[in-house]
Amino acid sequence: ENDYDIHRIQAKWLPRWEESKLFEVAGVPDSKPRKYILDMFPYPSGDLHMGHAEAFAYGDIVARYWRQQGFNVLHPIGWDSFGLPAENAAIKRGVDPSKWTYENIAQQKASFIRYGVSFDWSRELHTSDPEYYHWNQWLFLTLYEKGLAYRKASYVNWDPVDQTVLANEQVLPDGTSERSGAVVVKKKLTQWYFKITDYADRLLDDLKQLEGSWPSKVIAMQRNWIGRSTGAEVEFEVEGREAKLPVFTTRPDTLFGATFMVVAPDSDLAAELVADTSPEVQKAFAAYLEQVQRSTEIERQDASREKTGVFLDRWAINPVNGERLPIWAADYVLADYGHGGIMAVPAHDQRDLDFAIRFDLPVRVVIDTNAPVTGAIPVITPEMLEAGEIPALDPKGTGEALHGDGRLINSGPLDGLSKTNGQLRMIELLEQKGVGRAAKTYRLRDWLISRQRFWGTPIPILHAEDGSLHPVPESELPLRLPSTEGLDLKPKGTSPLGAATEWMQATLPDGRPARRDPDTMDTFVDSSWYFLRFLNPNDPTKAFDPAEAAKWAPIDQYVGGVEHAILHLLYARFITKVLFDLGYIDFTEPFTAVLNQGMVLMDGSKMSKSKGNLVEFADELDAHGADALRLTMAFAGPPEDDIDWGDVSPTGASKFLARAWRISGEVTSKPTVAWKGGDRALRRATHQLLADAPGLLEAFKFNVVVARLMELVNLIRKTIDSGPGAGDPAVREAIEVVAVVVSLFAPFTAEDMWERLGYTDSVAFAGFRKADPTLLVEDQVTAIIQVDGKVRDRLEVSPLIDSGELEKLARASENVARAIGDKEIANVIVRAPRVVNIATK
Ligand code: ANZ
Repeated sequence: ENDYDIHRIQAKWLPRWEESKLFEVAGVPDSKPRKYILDMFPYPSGDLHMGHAEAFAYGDIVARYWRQQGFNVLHPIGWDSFGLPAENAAIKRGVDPSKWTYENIAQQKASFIRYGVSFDWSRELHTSDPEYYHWNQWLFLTLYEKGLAYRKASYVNWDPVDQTVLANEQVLPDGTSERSGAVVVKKKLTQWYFKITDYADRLLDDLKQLEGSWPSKVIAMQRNWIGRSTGAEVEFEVEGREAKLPVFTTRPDTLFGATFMVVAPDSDLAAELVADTSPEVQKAFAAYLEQVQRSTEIERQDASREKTGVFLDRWAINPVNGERLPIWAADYVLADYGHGGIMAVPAHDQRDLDFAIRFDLPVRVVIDTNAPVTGAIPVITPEMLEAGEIPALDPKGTGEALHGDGRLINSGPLDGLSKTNGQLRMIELLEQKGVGRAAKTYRLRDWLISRQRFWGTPIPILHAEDGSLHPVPESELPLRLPSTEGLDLKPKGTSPLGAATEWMQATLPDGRPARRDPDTMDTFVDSSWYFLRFLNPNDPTKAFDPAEAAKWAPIDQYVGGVEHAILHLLYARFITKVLFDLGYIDFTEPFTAVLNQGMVLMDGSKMSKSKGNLVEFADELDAHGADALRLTMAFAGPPEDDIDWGDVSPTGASKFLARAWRISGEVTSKPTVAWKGGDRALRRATHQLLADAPGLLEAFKFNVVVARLMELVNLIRKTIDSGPGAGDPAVREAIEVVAVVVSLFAPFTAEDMWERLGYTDSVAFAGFRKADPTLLVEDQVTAIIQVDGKVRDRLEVSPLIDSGELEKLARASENVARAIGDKEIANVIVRAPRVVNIATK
């Protein structure tokens, strides 16, 4: 009882907090201002790990801070409990995915409670509950109705290990699956997509609103992922073909330099063009296509790889000069970018030049990159070229495409224009002739949401025998997953649901028989709107309540890993905009501010079982208690930085907490004390912390606040031991402030301190006191007195001294008088309270 024992303190407060439902927002008066603070919800695969301990410590600091500032804080928690890890683990152990999932949830929940995170537990949700995924199905049908959910056949990323498709976002830059690590291959399948590309411009343009409150790196990643290019669309006639061949180009100014065309070998366009050619060409093409399909996207985009391709024996006509251009198929052109075909301008595009050199195709320079774009165009004579004064424009000879600006040449009516003006003029020309127009293209693809796995939301669509599609009537939602009994979940390339014979059979509203859709939804659908479900998680009649959304959303602070910088944040932004357009919500961005915590490392590297350097959260919690762990996370440095667990000291954190806790038991003055008297130096330090803490905390400088707390506790100790003693009112004032600020980092210790200080309410709502500005001023400052630029005296003066008074004191100084001597004073500049400058003639 008499000394600090965090385990005893935790055991004392946990049941009390639970019983008092301390952090449920429902009971808080509506008149209070609101904050919605959210951590990215966890995946229930095993117990919490040190990464959770870090992220949730930060989120909780923010939540607790705003409560202390008088806000009604919504800080909910749930589980992202559908998905592959759960399913794979379940297959491995031969148990139902739901059993495995909900056992893990129970374990994580217990850990969160032990960790003292201030969640509103009444709002807990699990995305794998039918009560939740009901509304994924509603969302799907809402998008379907608006034409934003559609089915199409295309080449998709196929993970041969997990035997399911992956979104582009789930394929790592090296072409492997983010989940299984397998090399992803292309497979042609009919799948469901959400039309996120309709929102590309808004997803890009609205990033501006987030500048300053989102990590700039995340904004840049989103921008690149959407990847908007501006340029033109040009339509080429194809000999012997009705339809035109459109291409997207960022360089319409170079159209006179096009010398051949290239289409993606795996595009419908290539297949169609080759269909009318000779058997030899078709054979060569088929062989080439096979070779291409064995390579990964990454290999295809590797610019250093030698160019490959086949001539299709077809010809296009350049719409501006009527030239015949041979059409090739080559894998450096991608089927799903732009129109899947390009006009090749080898003089000014390196990939085209490499191809032209490899297959000996003509190259025509159309921009004189030696000609400056300002001033007169110099006349280049053959003599000048011969004398080597002007480097020759010979990309085919040098192997280097000409990228620079200059004057257009060999371009008929465009000759003499700069690159930019040439682009504008060419677009005008194309529009006049009706063969092209200004256009934009995006890297962003539509969001592929079908998954051939069991543990996800069933897609609420019925397939009639005639192939027509019909939404499952809303009255039949939620469409629940069937029992796993007798169902083989092992990945085999088709959905396990397809084998649930009885479940698959359905009837259309008009009585015709139909089959259910056997696929489930990507779990990123679940997390694209879950923050709205927290507002009324138990409402069986609707996904979320627009009135509650108007009150609480958007999220004021979102905390989570940078691994979600693209996928999750982009999808949530997209769905938010859709719901805004449908009139359900009144905001267009879901997360006003985002904080990405760094990683918890061990000896400089990522922790993992295989490396044998795994620090288990539960072990640390047993050893040090929740508060020391949380304080260590806060004290380790800026939250965005990585923490090396080998470099930090939870023991040191414990020692600090023990010192603060002991002081709370030594104070002898009563809680009713009016904050007037007491040791002035201690009061000043206390109020300085009160003045600085809000700004520091709002800038996430948690470590600085902890350091300041440590200083203040040292000063209190000194004031008790070798100053006015524990009865001094300044000691009580100081330790109360310590308890309130410590409550953000170490809630158990703070709660116990508060009780020892004589209070019966929770410290979590005690409130930050206002700093008294009169206490912040220093008692004395040093004024420097200079004569002709030399320091002649230093005077201790009041910080509130006025200029006249300070000048009088300066002139009265003996040293100053001696320095002036009998010289005449020319000028006196006084900057009270710090400087007096006297200049003599
Ligand atoms: C002619 C040209 C001339 C081009 C020139 C560039 C330079 P970004 O900026 O990435 O959007 N392109 C168009 N569709 C393509 C596809 N499906 N696969 C591969 N390349 C494709 O790049 C746009 C440029 O990439 C386009 O402009 C086109 O080549 C090529 F001096 O057209 B350009």
